[in-house]
Formats: sequence, C-alpha cells, structure tokens
Amino acid sequence: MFDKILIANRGEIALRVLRACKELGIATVAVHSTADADAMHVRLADESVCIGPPPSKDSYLNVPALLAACEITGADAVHPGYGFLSENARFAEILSDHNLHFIGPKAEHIRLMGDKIEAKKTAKRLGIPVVPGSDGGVGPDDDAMAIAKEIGFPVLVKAAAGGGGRGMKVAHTADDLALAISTAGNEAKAAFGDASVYLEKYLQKPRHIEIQVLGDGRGGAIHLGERDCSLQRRHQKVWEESPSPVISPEARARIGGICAKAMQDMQYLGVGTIEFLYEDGEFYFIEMNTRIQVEHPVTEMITGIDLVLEQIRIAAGGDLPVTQDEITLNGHAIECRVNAENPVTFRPSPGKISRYHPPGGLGIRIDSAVYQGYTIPPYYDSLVGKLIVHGKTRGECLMRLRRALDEMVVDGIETTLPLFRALVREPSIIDGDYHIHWLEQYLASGDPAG
Ligand code: MV4
Repeated sequence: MFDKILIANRGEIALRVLRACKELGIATVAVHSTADADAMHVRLADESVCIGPPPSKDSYLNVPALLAACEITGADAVHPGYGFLSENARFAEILSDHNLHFIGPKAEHIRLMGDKIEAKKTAKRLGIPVVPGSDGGVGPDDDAMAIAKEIGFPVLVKAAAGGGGRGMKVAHTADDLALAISTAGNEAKAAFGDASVYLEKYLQKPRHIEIQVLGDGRGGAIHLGERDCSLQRRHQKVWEESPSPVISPEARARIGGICAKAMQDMQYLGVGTIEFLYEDGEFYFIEMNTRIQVEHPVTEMITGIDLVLEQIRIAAGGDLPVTQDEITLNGHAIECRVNAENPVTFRPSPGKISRYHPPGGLGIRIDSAVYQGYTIPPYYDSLVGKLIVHGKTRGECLMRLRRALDEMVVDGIETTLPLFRALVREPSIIDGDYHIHWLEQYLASGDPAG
C-alpha cells in the first residue's frame, strides 16, 4: 500500500480523496495554487505545497511543479481526481518514469479511450453496442456522402479528439453534410490539434446512461450499475440519479454484464465509466471515461462501495472488493450539483460565502469543500458542492431531496439552488420523464427558477 499520496487536484474532489486516504491510514499531501491557500483540503492534509499562481496551466496542470512537490514531500503516489491531468496518459507515464504511482488506469488505456475513434473501434471489438456510423475517421477522399446515406440522416459529425460535446455538428440532410464535416474538422483542428472526424447516426431524444466499472488490471472486473445523467446544460451534468427511471433490472444486467466482460478482456485497471445513449430500449456506446467522475457518490450510496478508497487499494495491487454476485443495488440516489452561478443566466457568481448551512438527516450527503467565510475563487469551476440524497424508493428520495434543498443555506453568492427547488417539484422530473435535451428546453421555456 502507498505511504503518502499527493492529491493533484482541488475543491471537493481533493477533500474526497483526502478522506479516503485518511481512512486507509495513508499520509496526504495537498497541493494548491496561491488562490487556494485557504482551501479545506489544504487545512486537513498532513502536508501542503504551493505549486503556483491561480491559472491552472501554472498550477494544477504544472507537471514539473507537481513532480517537485512529490520530491520535496516524498510522496510515492499521485491521485489526479477528475479534470486537470486525470485523463492525461503522458502524465501517467511521466510519473512512472519517476518511480511514482499514478492512481488510475494504465496509460495505454487512457490514451486509447481519449481517441474517440479508437475507443469506438475497441468497444465494438469487445462486444459493446455502438451507435451506427462510419467505421473510423472520415477523410477528404472517403465518400462521406455514401457513408452518411448508409447510416441515414440526420447524422452527427464528431471530432476524434473531442468528447464532452466538443466538436460536434449535426447534418440534418445531405445538403448540410459537407459544411458540417468541414466545420467540425476545422473546429477540432483549432481546439484539439487533430482534425479527424467520424460520422454517427444522430439520436434525437436519447437518455445519457453510464455504467460504472471497476477492474483489477489482471482480468477481474465488475459493474456497479448505471447512472442516468440526462439532465445536462451545455454538456454540464446538473442532476444525476441511480437507478435510471427507465432501465429495467434485465436491461441493467445485460448491459452491465457486457461492460464487465469488456473490462475483463481489456484487463482494465481501476475505476471507469462507459457512457451510452439509450433510446427505444437500445444502448449505444459513445465514450469511456478513465477517471473517477463527479457523480460517483450516486453509485456509492446505492452499492455501499467507497469507489475512491477502492481506486487507491486497487492501484496499490489490491483485489476487487466484491464479486459481481455480492453487489446489491439498494434504493435510489439523486445528486444535485450546486454551482455558484445565477440560477437563470448561469453567469458565474464567485465570492465570499457569508452564511452556509448544509442540510442533514437520514440519507443526506454533502460532498463540498466550502465553509462559512470561504471565498469561491473565479479561476476554476463554479462547483459549491454536491447534494446527494438516498431513499428506499425514488419517491422517498425526491421527498427527502425536496426537504434538503429547502433547508440548505448558501448566502453571499448566487447559486443554482432555486433551480433544483423548481426541478424537484416539476411533474416531468417527478415522473422521471426526461431526455438529454429536456433541461435546456425547460430553461428556454420561461423563468423556472427566477
Ligand atoms: C450524440 C448525440 C446524439 N447522437 N451522439 C454529447 C457529448 C458527448 N458525450 C456525446 N454527445 C452526444 N452524442 C449521437 N450519435 C447527442 C449527444 C449529446 C448529449 C449526450 C449526452 C448528454 C447530453 C448531451 C447533450 C447534447 C448532445
């Protein structure tokens, strides 16, 4: 097991990793920019190192500074959290070159899943259902029109180096195709330095269903059910829940089994999330994330498995905590990502939290690093904290969530709490009747949270 872990991240996930380390009896090193000197994880860590000024490129993405911090403190492993360097294969390799452990998948798997064309080819080869589309990238000499007509319009042009919604263009008819391909390619070249694009059948109103997997790197792998992350705004998840209101136990077992088998075949190491679009009873692979995700607590509440703790144990050579048959999915969990943003315009609202009262009671969890008097800096994401609620049923969960949202106080800044107080009372949400475009349509329809 590791002796000392450097947490190469900030905010709530840095605190989350720190908690797992403490429970494992592992010493902790916090790194922070000058803007995060008063952060909770810095206060609670055994040691802390300032790694630079506020801009991420000079601090949390500053590899030489992170390596120096490991050297100074004698850390033997690095946990990247999510975002920043968490899916940077080169960073994983550099750590290995310096005899440091990267708490994450093998670099080859990070790199493989970071290329959306290779990821899809791999998924298909491993028996994971994929969206109908081009077999690989679509180049200037390919007959893109013939491929598109084979797929059937509308088609979606996607950047190979994209992901998370970046570099996507819809071609509704043949007339739109050439422009969609050139626009997506140019934008991908500018954004990612790679103009490669591929085509997929455009699914009009799917849900976003992701499967949590855990592998030991030696051929053992399990799935931990799904999360429904369809409530998104501009590709930012807002509300995630498990189980999905529309996935049956049979569908869960089927797609979960396929994902677990694929991870066994890959000899995948650590936590991973396999993302699907789900429409008319069918799952369609779109991407795989090779990191711990923001919404991991939803799965933890349902399974009782500490995903970050297991991530660390498995990275140190440990076995899977349970067999597939030992996993039981209990009750229902919903996570609301509370952001320091105006609840109508979503304009960021950093600043000092003058009053902070988190809700409590049975089934209530707050993953947050803020406190009364804390100042949310303007340099990073606007997450105030994640309110995660568990109940025996979805109905009980919604009732508890409604009460928790009404109890929660965050003063001094604007937050998206009013949006969640409206959503939890919205009939479509109460019925679980929504898709990936529902939230943006709801927000465009009026002033729901104003
Ligand atoms: C799609 C799609 C429809 N059809 N692919 C957006 C980000 C990335 N995860 C893939 N995304 C999509 N891919 C096909 N073939 C619609 C989306 C999409 C989306 C997916 C999940 C959650 C929210 C979304 C919002 C807009 C578009």
